[in-house]
Amino acid sequence: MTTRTIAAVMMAVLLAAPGAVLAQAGQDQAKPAQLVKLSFDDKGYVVTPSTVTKGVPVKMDVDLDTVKGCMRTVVIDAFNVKQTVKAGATTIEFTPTKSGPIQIVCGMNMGKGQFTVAEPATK
Ligand SMILES: [Cu+2]
Repeated sequence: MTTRTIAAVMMAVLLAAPGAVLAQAGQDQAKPAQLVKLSFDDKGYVVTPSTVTKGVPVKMDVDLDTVKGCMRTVVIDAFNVKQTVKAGATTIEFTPTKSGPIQIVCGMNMGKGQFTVAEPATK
């Protein structure tokens, strides 16, 4: 192998590396997510649909028309979520890591609601 060939191989490796990283980042974004909506009625928080699957990332879009004031600080202790939403930033993302009934409260522990995490279907 000549020095020139070795140099060419090294160039190829250097050029390929950033592309590989980009491809991986793209794959992460393509991960399937469960889309749910968070609203608020006279009883408290409402998650629609009310059941999600364990282990699959959730994207929760908060309806600012019904979720107002301090209720916009959304706390889901079970999954270490504490996030204040506002216009232009209404999505809360988390991955449910355990199943069962999950509580949602506001930052002051006033408004309450619940949704269900189900075990993934067995095939
Ligand atoms: Cu509150």
